[in-house]
Amino acid sequence: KRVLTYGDRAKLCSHSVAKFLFTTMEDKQTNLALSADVTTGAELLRLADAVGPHICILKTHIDIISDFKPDLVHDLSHLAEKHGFLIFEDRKFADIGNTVKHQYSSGVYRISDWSHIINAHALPGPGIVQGLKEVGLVKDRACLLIAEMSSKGNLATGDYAKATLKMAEEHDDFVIGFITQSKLSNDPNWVHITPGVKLTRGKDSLGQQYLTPREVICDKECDIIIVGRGITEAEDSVVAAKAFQEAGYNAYLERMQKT
Ligand code: UP6
Repeated sequence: KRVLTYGDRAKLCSHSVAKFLFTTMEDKQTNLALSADVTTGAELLRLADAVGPHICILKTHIDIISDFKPDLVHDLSHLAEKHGFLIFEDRKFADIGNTVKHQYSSGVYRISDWSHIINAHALPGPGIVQGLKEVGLVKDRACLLIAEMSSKGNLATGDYAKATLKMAEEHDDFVIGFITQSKLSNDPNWVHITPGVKLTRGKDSLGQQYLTPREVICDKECDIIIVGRGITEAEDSVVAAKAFQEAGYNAYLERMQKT
């Protein structure tokens, strides 16, 4: 049986964001998501413009930007169009449906206005997805559920990931996939996205654990690598992004051969 390419999967998916994502991955030959964890607007825009040609997703933590102004997300949206990447605000919603609805649409950041993809913990139960969906669906936004985390000692173990998959299946008009450390389902519609990636295995001093692009894409059969400090702390972020793009894409090509 032939393994489906990103392009094949673009044709299969019904959600427009997932379709755009797989199409972009095929066209730009990249399964790299940049975690742009910088703390000023200028740095974020500089990084997005420089690394934009090499990524399918730019992941933000908008609440670590010290000089946030609404102009920033406006400019970021322009760069997303210019380079053809999706914006993913890594907000990790984790409250009851009614609260997350407000957190998603309002406040200082108005996340639903500019972020194509958001994510949520499954911990509070399906009400969190229902709440987010009330805001996101009308704007054609997509959600990822956090099934497995990269950090040492995290409590998302045992049947937690299975229950998360089930919750996603019940909301597949809004949930397009998972933040995870391993593949949860063979259904080609789901996007499996994995943080905790560097060119060599390792950890940081606060419990983060790193796998390599090859382990994530080829061995664990996930679809997208999320790389933060491997790029942002490199001497040259563009050179580093190219290296991760190549490592991630070669691992995908190797997996295609595997069957
Ligand atoms: N992230 C993880 N692990 C998870 C979920 N999310 O590391 O299980 C996020 C972090 C950070 C990025 O919030 O933004 O992915 C990883 O950054 P790093 O590559 O610099 O470690």
